[in-house]
Parts: sequence; C-alpha cells; structure tokens
Amino acid sequence: MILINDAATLDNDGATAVLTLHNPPVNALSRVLREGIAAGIEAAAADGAVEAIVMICEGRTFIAGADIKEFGKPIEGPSLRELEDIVESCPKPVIAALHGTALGGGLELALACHYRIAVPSARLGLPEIKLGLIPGAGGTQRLPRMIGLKRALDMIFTGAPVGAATAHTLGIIDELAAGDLRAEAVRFASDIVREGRPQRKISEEDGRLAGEDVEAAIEEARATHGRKMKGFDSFEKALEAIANAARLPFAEGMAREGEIFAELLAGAQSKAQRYVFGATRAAAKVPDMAADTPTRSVTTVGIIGAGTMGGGIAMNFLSAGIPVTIVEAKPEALERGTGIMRTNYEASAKRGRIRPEDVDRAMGLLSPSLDMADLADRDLIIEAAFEEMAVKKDIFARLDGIAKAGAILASNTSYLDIDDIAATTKRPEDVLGLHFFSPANVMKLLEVVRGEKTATDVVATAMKLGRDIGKTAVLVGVCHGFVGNRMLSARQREANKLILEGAMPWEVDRVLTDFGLPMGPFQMADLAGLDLGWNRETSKGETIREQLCEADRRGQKSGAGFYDYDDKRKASPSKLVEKMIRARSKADGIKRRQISDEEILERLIYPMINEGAKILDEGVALRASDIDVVWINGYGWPVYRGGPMFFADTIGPAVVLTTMRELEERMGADFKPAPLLVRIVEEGRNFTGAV
Ligand code: 3H9
Repeated sequence: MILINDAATLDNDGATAVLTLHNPPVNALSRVLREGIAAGIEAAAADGAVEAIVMICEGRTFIAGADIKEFGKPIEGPSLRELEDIVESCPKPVIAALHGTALGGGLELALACHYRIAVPSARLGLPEIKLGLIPGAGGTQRLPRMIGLKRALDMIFTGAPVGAATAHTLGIIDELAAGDLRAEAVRFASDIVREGRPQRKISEEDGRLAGEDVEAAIEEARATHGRKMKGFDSFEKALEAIANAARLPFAEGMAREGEIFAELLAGAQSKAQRYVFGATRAAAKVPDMAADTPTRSVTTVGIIGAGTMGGGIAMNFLSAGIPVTIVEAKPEALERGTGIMRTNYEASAKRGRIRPEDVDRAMGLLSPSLDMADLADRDLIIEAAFEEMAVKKDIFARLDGIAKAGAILASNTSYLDIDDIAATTKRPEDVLGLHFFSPANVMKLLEVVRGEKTATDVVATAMKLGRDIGKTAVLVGVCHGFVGNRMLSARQREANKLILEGAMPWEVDRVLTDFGLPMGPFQMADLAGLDLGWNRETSKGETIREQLCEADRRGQKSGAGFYDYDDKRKASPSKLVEKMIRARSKADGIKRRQISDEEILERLIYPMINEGAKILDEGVALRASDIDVVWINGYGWPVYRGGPMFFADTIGPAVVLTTMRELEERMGADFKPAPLLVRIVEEGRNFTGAV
C-alpha cells in the first residue's frame, strides 16, 4: 500500500489499483483530497502493472461535494475541474465506487470517471441550487449528456438526490454492487479490461441531446420549478447553463458554467444560503451540553387535544412509526380530529408523497381515547389544548398524577410561560415546551423551550427527537412568544399601525411578498382565522380585526376577512374593508398619508430585528443564527436573504440603528433601539459574524 498523502492511499488488487480516499466527516473535496486524487491517479497511470483504477471512499459516504468552507478563498492545489481532466484523460479506465451520498462535486467527479458502480443504498445528487449555486464542475454539461435535459433539469432544480436503483435505470450508474463494494468494483474493473470495453468519456457524447427540443424542456422546467424558485438568482442561470449542454460544444458549455458559478458564488444570495447551511447545523448543537449527553428513550407518545395542532403533531410521530395515543374530552371532537388526520394522509397518498399502504400503517399506530388515564405508560406527552393558562395548568396538574416516572411532559403553547406550567407539577425537571408550527405535519420548525428547571437529558431528548421526526429543532428560552412569535408580534404591531396611518392591507402584504416572504401579515391573519382568540361577548370592536369578526368576516374560512375571497379562495382587495379602515383612521383622529414601500418595509422588519436583538441579549436565543433558522423554517423568510439577523448584518446594523432612532423620534417608544443593537454598532461588530 502506498500512502499518497493524508487523504489518499493506493494499493493494487491484481491488475486494478484501488485509490482509497479519506477526508472525514463527509470526504469533501478539500485541497488535501484534490491533491491526493491527482497524485493517486497519476501514480496508478504510471504503474505498468495496473490496467484499471477504482476510486472509493472510506467512512460514511463517497465525496459529498466541494468543501464549502473553502468557498470564497483562492483555490490552492489542483482545481476540481483540473482533476476531472486528469481522470477523464487517464489512459486506463477509472471506475468510481459509490456509497453513502455522492453529491455536488462528488457526483461531478464520478461523472468524469469512465464507469460507475454503486451499492443499492447510495444516493446521488447535485444539491448546489440549495446553496444558491449551480453545479460548477461539469454537472450542468455531463449530466444532461447522460440522462437528457428534462431529467437533468429536474435533478438540478430539486437538488434532491436519487437512489442508486433510479440512477441505474437512468444510466448514471453502470452497475449495482450486490456485495462488498470494493470487491465488486475490482471485479467490475477487471471485466471492463478483459472485455476491452471503451473508456467512456461523457464530455465527448452529444448524441443524446441531438434530438432534444431545448425550448420545450426549458418551458417545462419553468412550469415545474419556477414558482418555488421565485426570487432566486440561480434559477435563470441554471436554466441557461443546462440548456447550453444542448446548444454549445462541451468546452464552451463548461466555460460558461464556470463563469456563472463564479458569479453566483460571489453574489449575496449564495452567501446567505451557505450561511443558512451552517446555521442549520449549528442550531442542532447546544453549547452547554456535551454531544454524548444521555437521552431518554421515546418509543410511545401521548397527545392531549385532537384539534388542528394536536392532530398535526400526532402525524409527525405516526409517520416516523411511533405509536400515539390521542386524547380529547368529547367523542365528536375526537372523531372529527382523527378523521381529518386520515383525510390528510389520504391527500398525501393521492399526491404521491406517500404510498397508499402508508395511510393505514400510520393510522394503525393511532389510539384515540377519551381518558387521560390512558397516557399512564407514554414516554412523552404533548399537551396541545386551548391556549389559556388556566386550561394548561389544570391539564398539567392532572398529568402529574397520571404520567409514569421519567415521562417527558411537553406543552405546545405558542406564548405562555413554561415555568408557570411546570410549577403545577412535582416534576418541573421533566417539563418543557415543544412548539410546533401550523400545519404541524408540514412546517419544519420546532422550538424546543427550555424552562428554568428542565433537565439536560430532557432537552437533549427533545432535540434528538426533533431530528428523528424530520424537524429543524431550535433551542429557545422562556418568554412571551419565544423567538418566532415574539418577533412576529413586533411586526404585527407595526402592520396594524400602518393601515391606520395610510397604507392598505394589500399594500403592506405586497411589500413583504416582494421581499420574498410567502405572505404578508394580513394574508396570514386571514389564513389563520381572525377569530383566533376573539370572543363575541367581550369584543369591544376597538381594532379593525375585532370589527371584521363582528361583521362575520373571520378570514378565508368564512369567505371574507381583510380580503374578499371567491369560491376558489382567490383573494382580492375589499372595498368594504378599505372604507372600514378609513373610517377608523378618522375616528381615531389620524390624518392618513401616502406611505412609501420603503417605509413599510423598514417599519415591518427593523422592529423585528430590534426584538431579535433583545431576545439575543436576554439569552432566549443562543445565537443570532438560531433566530434566522427559526424565521426561515417557521415563517417562510426567504432563504436567499439568510434570516432577519443576517439581513440586518447585510444592510449594516448601523443603518438599522439610525433608522430606528429616526422612527423613535417621529413615532415614539415602539422604536427604541435595543441595547445590543446600540452596543454592536458602537463596537463595530454585527449580529452573526458571518458578513
Ligand atoms: C459543490 O460541490 C460545488 C461544485 O458543483 C463545484 C465546485 C467547483 N463541505 O450535514 P451533516 C460538514 S457545492 C464542508 O451534519 P449528515 C457539515 O458542516 C457542495 N463541510 O451530516 C458538518 O460539520 P459540523 C455540494 C461539509 O450525515 C459535517 O460535515 N454538496 C460539507 O446529516 C456533517 O454534516 C452539498 O451541498 C461540505 N460539502 O449529512 C452537500 N458537507 O459537524 C452538503 C457537510 O462541523 N452536505 N459538511 O457541523 C450534506 O448535504 C450533508 O452534510 C450530507 C451528510 C448529506 C453529506
């Protein structure tokens, strides 16, 4: 065995040289690995006893892509593209042996090899689009030559990996390895040599693309992926690069791909998206908790409340194969709740998201009950009852007498004080908040709320469980509304003021959707229902929202709210609401004025950032990046803007501070700058340290 460098070794197995790569954790193509591969291929090529070369990786995966940490720094050692030239022009057949995830540059390098073999569990993909990039080392040129434009467009725009079997059918993989990958790859290599099979160079193949209708493929990609990619600079660029595979000779297509890649890499969007990649992984780590902190076993779950939230939460566990007992007070409510769950699963099956048999499998794990005593043996119990402190306290006091010792008791409250709730039990160390977002079976965010007395292993269990059910869990502390809703309240306050001062709800909403959010505050209110927390008896009709409820405009569900809705739930501005708002302004003595889009945006977003600064200062969030992860996964903040705190850093905290001070002078204490905002500007720092 020859040690090529720290990341590569070479050993001969008969007439086949095996180049083994090792760059943990994911064999990213850092300089050391690129150098190892170049030197390894050259050494094997020069060895007279070698007839073929197998490239294989140690550890959990084949190469997972370029090294994201090297982006933006000058390239040292051979570039990935140079490496691909070395591999493709090697006079001996080079075979990539894939396991784990062959992603991005990893797959691109494999496509520059002459043949590919993979274990059935391997997954292959080009996820660059998720980082605001396009594949930059031939992926946009080789993949379409291999599988056609349509398939390549789909793979690149979803960024989702395909399984080895699919890759085999598509022709990306030549052979599936039945047994040991290395042995199978060496056998495959000697077959290739013995049969004298030609060295396949994808770069020289144009045949497959010759008959393609490029325009039709582009139009189809626009129709399929355009909406999801709205606002992303990378969309048009990727379309151009991929279409070039059919329009230009390989070398020219490569040159243009390289230019586009470099342009996107230097741009603000990719910077934000790469930041989010790191922020998401950072959120999973709790600084004061060792990685090996013990966790409690959670194999059964109980849920109190079969309403929209309770049902949605239950579905997460059922889908992950964890049995759930769901408890309601009244039989009708229980029946309605479980019925909705089944309907939701059936709708997913219809859309092809799950297999038809999964509906019964998931629902088979559900035990509906009218008796809280049925939760006695559950490992985790989540309360998703009415959002009122007295109700929650009553439930937790009763639970304390029912749940087994060591069970984790969680509340799904979106605002209330977890410590107050925990205090009603004799085991506050077992209590925490698990704040799911609606619809709970869809939204990725889970705020894990650590109470003053919550035990470390309870927190560790919740963070792990979040991951197990496919959520992005973010640890937060106790305060009114935690991270997400507390910041949302600051935005809502300004939105409500803006419509009385001169803007209309649809203008406010449009500014936010133009910014990249999926909806604005008034669209969101109409969707959630304006009567949430509204009570006809106690309603004073003091706010527009209360007035709307009194007029039975309770949002989308009642066919009218801030907007009018047609029978397909398409919204249009309401003349009636406009009149109502104007009358309200007049009654309140507010002289309406023209408000610019710029002011609307600043008024909505800067107070959120300011609230984020307070949250950070109080330690309710552990890091600025956690706040950003909350907003991206729970509220649809556009990932290409990196989250509110990253956005603040992009425009400069000093700009936010200056505007807040101006607004404070004009409009008062709602705009008082947070001490942390003032401090970081004075110290010349920023929130995330990532800009
Ligand atoms: C590209 O290839 C561009 C080319 O087209 C052109 C170039 C010219 N680099 O996710 P995990 C770290 S763009 C550096 O928790 P998992 C990650 O930060 C790239 N580091 O594990 C974490 O570190 P830490 C295209 C990376 O098992 C640790 O590895 N490729 C990279 O849940 C474990 O990661 C991608 O976008 C990287 N490329 O998932 C693939 N990848 O422990 C991105 C990971 O310090 N990666 N790390 O926090 C993934 O999707 C997942 O990491 C993977 C493993 C599925 C591989």
